[in-house]
Amino acid sequence: MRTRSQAGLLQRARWRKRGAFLIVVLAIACSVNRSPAGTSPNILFIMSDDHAYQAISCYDSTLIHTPNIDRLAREGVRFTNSFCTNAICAPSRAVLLTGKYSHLNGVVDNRVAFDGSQQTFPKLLRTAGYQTALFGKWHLKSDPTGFDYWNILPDQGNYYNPDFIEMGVRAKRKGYVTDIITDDCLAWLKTRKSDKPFCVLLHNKAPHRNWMPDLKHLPMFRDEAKPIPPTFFDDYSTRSEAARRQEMRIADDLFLAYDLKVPPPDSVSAGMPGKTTDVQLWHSEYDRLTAEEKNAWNRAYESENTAFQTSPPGGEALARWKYQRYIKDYLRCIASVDENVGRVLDYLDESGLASNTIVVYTSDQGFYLGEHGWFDKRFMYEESLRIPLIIRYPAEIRPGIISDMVLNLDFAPTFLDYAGVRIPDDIQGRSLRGVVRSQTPPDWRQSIYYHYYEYPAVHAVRRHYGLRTARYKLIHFYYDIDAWELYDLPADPHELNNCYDDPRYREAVRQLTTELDRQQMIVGDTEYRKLLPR
Ligand code: SGN
Ligand code: CA
Repeated sequence: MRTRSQAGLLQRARWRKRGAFLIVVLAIACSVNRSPAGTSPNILFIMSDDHAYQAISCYDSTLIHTPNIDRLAREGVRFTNSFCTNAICAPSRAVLLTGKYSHLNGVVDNRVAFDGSQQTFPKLLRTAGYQTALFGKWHLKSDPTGFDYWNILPDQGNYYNPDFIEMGVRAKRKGYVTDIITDDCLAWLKTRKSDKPFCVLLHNKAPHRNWMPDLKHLPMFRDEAKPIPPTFFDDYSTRSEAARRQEMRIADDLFLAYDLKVPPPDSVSAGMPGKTTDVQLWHSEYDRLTAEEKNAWNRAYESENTAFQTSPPGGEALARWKYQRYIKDYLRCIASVDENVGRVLDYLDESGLASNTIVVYTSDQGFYLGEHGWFDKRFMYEESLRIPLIIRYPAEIRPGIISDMVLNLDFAPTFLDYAGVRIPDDIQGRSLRGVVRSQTPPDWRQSIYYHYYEYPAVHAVRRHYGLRTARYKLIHFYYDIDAWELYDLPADPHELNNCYDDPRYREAVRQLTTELDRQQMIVGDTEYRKLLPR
């Protein structure tokens, strides 16, 4: 017979054994990072190119109705203070992949090739057992790495009958680019291995310049006039030379044929010696259309173009005319994006994947829709700094609106967090998992750091960096100028009044400059100082 103490010892030994077994099981679960399908969420990251929040109706319904993106927002969380760190395409994509600022991931501007040997979140997810795939715009020059499957547009891609590069093999496809990207993505989803979770990046080309809508959307908005933004006729007084000397004005810098779809008649353009750059550019897009597509295209624009060519407007009227043509084509491209978002959401519903799939909708940067008289992006002013951001994940996120300041730097750590993969220490963003559940960490960021580098270059936007807090924005333009701007955002939401030299803001300037300096030390962005004018 065992004594009580012997029985107790035996019992304790058993518990120890079980405890050790449990520890081993837990250790395996945590360290291997292998996430079986069914428990780990799928990730579907939809990013459009240059999609301004002003053109998504759940953000602002003045210009367009986007029922499918709105649906996503209704069923998920919508961020009202989401920003990018460098408002241009390739840099934004490199930030997404790495969770690191441009000066560390190497892609400071659109001219640099991404070093695909570096750590990215798709690679880490793949190691952890995810299937990874990429569709659409890539723009990083080097071949994608970390994806089981990729099917991308070369460079910027084309709207009509575009070429795609599927796993290294280039071929011309028939159809409209936004539809094809979604078709390919859905085809892959339907044939993927269902025993693994997936992470899919669906990157639209639209609504990037030169804004060529699908034929079926050409009649949209035909008989209406879109309102021009209140800052359309901005004279840039109080702003630095950087704002005054850019080349992104709707009135002056859009091309008549390529951007505004008013080419010279075929007979004229065919006879042009060497053709002008604008006409050449236009033909590089238009000539991709089939004969039937060209007919339908020409019919849609004919009467407006004839009226324009018969009695061309001038001065302010011309600027207004250009705005109408620009904004309508831009919005028509978004109509197609929204419809295709709807197709993807329908598929998730039909396949039973919706509840366990994190769906993100965002843009690589914001865009000017006539604010300050502009198109394009690049500046740290609100319209290009802000990105639309919606995240839906029914299994964990309750619908709502989030006002914490978040960055595109946060995508990589967020996805790793959801997948149960350890977030490497060198990632600079932070997981949004607490933020989206209204459990924002107490030490969440109170300011964001920004740095834009592509100058001299197209659109002539000067290099600049800056800091934005809930109230202020401080910007320093450098390289061949040395100009500071300060905006008091609640008092001046359109950023028309640079108060950097206003004595009433002296203390604010002092504090913000110190904080900006501190942020640069923290993120390790000090190399650029070699380029500062002496
Ligand atoms: C092209 C566009 C520019 C645009 C850049 C970068 N010109 O060069 O207007 O700013 O891309 O855009 S175009 O004549 O080729 O259309 S980005 O989104 O890829 O950064
Ligand atoms: Ca872009």
